Amino acid sequence: MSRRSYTFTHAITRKPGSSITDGLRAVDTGSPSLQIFLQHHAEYVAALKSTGACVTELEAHEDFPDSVFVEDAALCLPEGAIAMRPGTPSRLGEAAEMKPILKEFYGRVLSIEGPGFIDGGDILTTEREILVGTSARTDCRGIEELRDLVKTWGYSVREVKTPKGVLHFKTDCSLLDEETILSTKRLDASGCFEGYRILHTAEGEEACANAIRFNDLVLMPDGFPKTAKLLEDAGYNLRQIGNSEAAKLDGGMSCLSLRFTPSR
Ligand code: CIR
Repeated sequence: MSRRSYTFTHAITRKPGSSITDGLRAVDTGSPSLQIFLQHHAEYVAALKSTGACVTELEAHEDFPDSVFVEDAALCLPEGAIAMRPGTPSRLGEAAEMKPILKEFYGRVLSIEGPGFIDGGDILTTEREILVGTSARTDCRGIEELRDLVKTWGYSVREVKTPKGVLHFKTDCSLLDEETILSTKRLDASGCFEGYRILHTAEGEEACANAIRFNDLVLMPDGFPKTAKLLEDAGYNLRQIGNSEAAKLDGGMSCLSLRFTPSR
């Protein structure tokens, strides 16, 4: 069944707030500048809008330093939205904050109730299945609960592994079209993409694997010329977006939006 897993009528984003300086990070590479982050974020939102999508831009939520990374709070499918259960204490409340917003678009919004955990960044929805990586934020029980919820909508969920030391499954991969995935070599080496067409990020450019296909555009972080050329040569309509400040908090292109086409 074709679900058009990269075409969307809507997106939700949230502006970064001054509390981003308290955002989580695996390695401290310096404090993010709110001013630069806001510029990059505006570029990102403009790119989404340029495809004709309707973008709901939420104001910053200072109580949640990482809430600019809205993707982790929910999974949006055409059939319904599911509030996630983020696997780190400072982000747990973000899912409840997102629920009423999703209800503006979906008749019913489900939730992962626990005891398991699952972050949206660990979920890659393709045309044929939903791949979910276990990680420091997502465990088997969270995946099991998601599997039960989406079964009735006809989705199969496949549990895979996020490489050790990588924050989220999608830190290392993105869907480019019905059959093509951009992946780091380290993730592809796990064998999780058998049957898909894979394009590898260039050597030393693993940090740009978190891209997004959004309608006719592929958005990727700027500063990765070899991978950019690879994608352009493969025929993708590429838009490179500044990501230096989000990257200091381990964020990339997918984390900054929820993308969906609600069928109500
Ligand atoms: C975190 O550690 O949760 C944030 N600093 C970064 C979240 C990035 N989100 C994503 O990859 N989906």
